[in-house]
Amino acid sequence: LLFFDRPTEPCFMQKGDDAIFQLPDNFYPDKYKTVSSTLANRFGENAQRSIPVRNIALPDLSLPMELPYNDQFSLFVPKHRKMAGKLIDIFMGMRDVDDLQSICSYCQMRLNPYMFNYCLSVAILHREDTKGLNIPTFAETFPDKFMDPKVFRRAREVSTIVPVGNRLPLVIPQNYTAADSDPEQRVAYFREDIGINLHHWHWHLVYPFDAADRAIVNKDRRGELFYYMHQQIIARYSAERLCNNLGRPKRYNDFRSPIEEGYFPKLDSQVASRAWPPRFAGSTIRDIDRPIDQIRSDVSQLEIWRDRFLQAIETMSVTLPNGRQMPLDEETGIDVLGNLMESSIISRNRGYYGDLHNMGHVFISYSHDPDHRNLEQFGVMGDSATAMRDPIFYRWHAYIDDIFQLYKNKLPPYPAERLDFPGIRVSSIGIEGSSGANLLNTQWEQSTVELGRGLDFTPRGSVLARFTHLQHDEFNYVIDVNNSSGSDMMGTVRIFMAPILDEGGNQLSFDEQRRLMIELDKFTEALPAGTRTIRRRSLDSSVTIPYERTFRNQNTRPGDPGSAQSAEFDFCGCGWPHHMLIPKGTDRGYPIVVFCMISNWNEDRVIQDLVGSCNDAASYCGIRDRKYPDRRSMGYPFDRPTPASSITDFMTPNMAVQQCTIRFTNATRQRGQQG
Ligand code: CUO
Repeated sequence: LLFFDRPTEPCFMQKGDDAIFQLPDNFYPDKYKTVSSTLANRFGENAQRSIPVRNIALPDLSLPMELPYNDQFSLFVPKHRKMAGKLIDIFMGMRDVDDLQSICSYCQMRLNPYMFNYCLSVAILHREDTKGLNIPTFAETFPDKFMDPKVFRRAREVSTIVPVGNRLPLVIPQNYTAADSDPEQRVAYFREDIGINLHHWHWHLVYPFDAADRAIVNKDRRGELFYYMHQQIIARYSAERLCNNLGRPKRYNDFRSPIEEGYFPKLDSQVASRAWPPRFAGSTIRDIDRPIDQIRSDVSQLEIWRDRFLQAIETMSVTLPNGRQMPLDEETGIDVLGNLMESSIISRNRGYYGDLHNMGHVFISYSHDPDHRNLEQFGVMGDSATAMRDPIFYRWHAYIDDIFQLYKNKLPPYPAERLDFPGIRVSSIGIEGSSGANLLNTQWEQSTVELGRGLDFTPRGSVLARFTHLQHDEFNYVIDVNNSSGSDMMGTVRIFMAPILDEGGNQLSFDEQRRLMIELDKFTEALPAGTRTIRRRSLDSSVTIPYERTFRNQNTRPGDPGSAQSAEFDFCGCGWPHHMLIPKGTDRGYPIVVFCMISNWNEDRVIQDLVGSCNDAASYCGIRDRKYPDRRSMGYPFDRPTPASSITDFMTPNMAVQQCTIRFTNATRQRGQQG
């Protein structure tokens, strides 16, 4: 874990609070050879712990070495993916933790730090002997991917001048990437939220595209989860836009016309010592020819792949490499499509359906320098830790989602018997909020994140940064249920929320509304015969992880599921940040509908042992080493078209709705104060 500390400081310097690595002579990079005999003494002085590094036979590292040390690294770039795949295999193949430590200390001083961090994270996540380790949050290791670089200059100043203990948190301004006159700026708090970007990075860490060990990639319903998690991002972002008087994201489906929105990220890569390139408003993606990245691809390639997807959906079958057709069925079709689309090594036919989603990221992220003539690297769309900052992310994923919806539209609507739960009636759902029934409150909140671990070549010690994010008051769902079946039952409670009005202030059609349904929670509940009231805390959501887990900072209490004391681990870093559970609302009160359904657990359940697994954000992240804990299609019951013309028309007796209001107060509280 010490390798996650100060990523570009060589590991013979002090790591963590008190440790140094004792390297074999031949491990020192050539550039330090002349001084290597003095290094151990110089940096070992204050160390409490000296960790001997085994002199192992080094594997062939030539492929991952091809990525220059201070370049950007992107999972979406096929060549980078291959290099990372190779490095993951090397890390996974080490006999034991000591050997892993040896190879890491060798690699840490030589390989690209972003790639090293990613591959080591994947390996720690998947090796039996490292599974319990709690990797520090990515925002601490590489804070440069998440915040205004101005903070780093100030942080260096503070860490050099002010003793630990006297340091005040540095304040990161809100809304620093564009002026208020840009309408898109109204949702910058969502796009640039640190927790949201961390979630997205974690998700792609847990679901890598490439590795020689297929098991790392081939997780239960992975393709379907790719579809669903990103569909939910679009639904959430759409609601957020509606709250801010913006239209739903326009899908980016015409690759030949300019992209209206520009984006100027104002991020610096501390590793690459370069600013992330911007994209000017009105840019058009162009054919890419970048020998350095081994990418040569034409825009028409995207169109060919797209047409093949449309063809597959039209005929409800995909073409396999041997020419045969494989039907897309009701049960697994979406999973097959998701894997083809993303795409990963478990795509059924990568040769034919290509790499549509990933290459969309690549084309957009190189639109400013498609032939490398300006020696620029990719823009934020090229990195899963930064992609969600850019408005185009949502337009691209809205389009990807549209393709999945074309498939869903081919499926028959759920007949009433696949929705109803005979004997169970949900008579009401309500919200018990901090200021009354069916009223949700939001405001700004300030929290801190640790920068000290990511400040290379500065004196040690904690430096905190304070940033502002959206927050809601916690609340309870109150659900009244009647079980008239005469016997005890088990149910799955499914709670969603959706806007009621469109951007013009008119009622949304049910078909539009169902696509905007945001999952809030899903849990199993005993339903004894008779009547009962279920009370469920918003904090227990199956979609979110607690604030402490997203940031894992000093606010973490011992025994918290994300704390260092816990045996839980990095998988647990995946989860929608809890502070973003509820859309912002408006100061006058934004109307939404809250929906609850209780389905028959006997038909939903997946029998498996969940002890010790990280399972409290399963809705968007699945469960580590387990099956997705719900047999139904993801997004059920709203994932399919329906002839119902309104939500009431759609409902069976085991469902209830309640109109609620989200009220935003333009005030800022400190973390810990409850509104
Ligand atoms: Cu998560 Cu496009 O897959 O960013």
